[in-house]
Amino acid sequence: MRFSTKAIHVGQDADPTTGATIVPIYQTSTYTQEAVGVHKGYDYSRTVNPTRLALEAQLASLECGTYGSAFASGMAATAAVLNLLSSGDHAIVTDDLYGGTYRLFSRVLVRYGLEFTYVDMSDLAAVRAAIRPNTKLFWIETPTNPLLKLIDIAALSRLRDASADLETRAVVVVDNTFATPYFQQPLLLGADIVVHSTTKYIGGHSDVVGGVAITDDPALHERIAFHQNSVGGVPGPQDAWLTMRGAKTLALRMREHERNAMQIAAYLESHPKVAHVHYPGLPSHPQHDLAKRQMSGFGGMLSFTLHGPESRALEFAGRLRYFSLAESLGGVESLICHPARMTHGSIPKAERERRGITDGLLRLSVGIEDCEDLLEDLETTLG
Ligand code: P1T
Repeated sequence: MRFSTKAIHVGQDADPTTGATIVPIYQTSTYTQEAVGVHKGYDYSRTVNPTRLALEAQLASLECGTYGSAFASGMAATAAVLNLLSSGDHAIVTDDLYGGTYRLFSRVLVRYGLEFTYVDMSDLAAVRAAIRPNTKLFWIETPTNPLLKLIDIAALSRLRDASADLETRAVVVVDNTFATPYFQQPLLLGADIVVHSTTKYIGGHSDVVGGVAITDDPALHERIAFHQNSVGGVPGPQDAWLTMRGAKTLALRMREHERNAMQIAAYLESHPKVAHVHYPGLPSHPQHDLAKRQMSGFGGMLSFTLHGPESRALEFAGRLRYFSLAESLGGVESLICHPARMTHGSIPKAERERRGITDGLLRLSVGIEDCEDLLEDLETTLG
């Protein structure tokens, strides 16, 4: 079965009770049992809900995985995966990543005795140097948020397999939110777990918050599902249903996002007021070759810096007509954000600057409006 057929059919057979073609929103917290312990496989909706199960099957199939666990947000999915670690364990983390993930690792999970080392993981020698005997997890985003750096998933997985320094096999986790399974399938490249903020491209319409963790390893799935039930960060059935509806058109939307992003990246790169554009689809991107190898398309996210002081970037961000000044990404409408003050504000300034998230950096989530309108908007505002 191919991508869009999976998106529209997997987990979505006609409802066994009524024949409803579309999976119903099972808005129930509990299920009536015939006798104690005698039921149809559903006992309580934190543990299991038919609408959520349909979403989990749909998203797992898109990632070419076997098992999906849906959560109330991308952060809840991330926290559940980090629950695989125990006090004293070490994780190597890409140094460019969503500010909220950094905050969870550096302000919450360190209090439970987990250790994190942030490394530019596009440099595999630096990754190797950071490995310790107690390294249990590699956490990457690729492309990264907000600098669109790439990490070679297959090479990282091989490095992990070959590492004699590890006491046990560490898991490779890929936050695939920016690329989406339409353009990149990390499990096929050797990763163990894929995480998404489904709030973004998978939901696709900026109307629902959610997350998912997907794997093809039954033992890892069992542990993630155990935490999903024990900690309880699950999505309600309405949110699961909305996310599933959005995901049906993921392929259509991603093709348009990419087409528009490619044109806008090329336009910005040629503009004299623009200092630098980060977009993996541009031949000038330092990892363009890896992007072509690892991804089947370059996605809808880009970031860039304008010449001049921060005030120019802030003024520009507030004056656009079709790019709403907002956090988040991946919806049909275009958004602009100022990472240093918005999505990555939880990273201390010195650390941000060291990582390249300067005060002049702006990030675009290119929507699927008519590209001519988006280009005119940029042209008029840049002046
Ligand atoms: O917002 P939530 O659904 O909890 O997902 C968190 C998250 C995880 N991973 C990546 C790569 C993300 O970009 C995010 C959320 N990011 C934004 C809100 C943003 O504007 O970058």
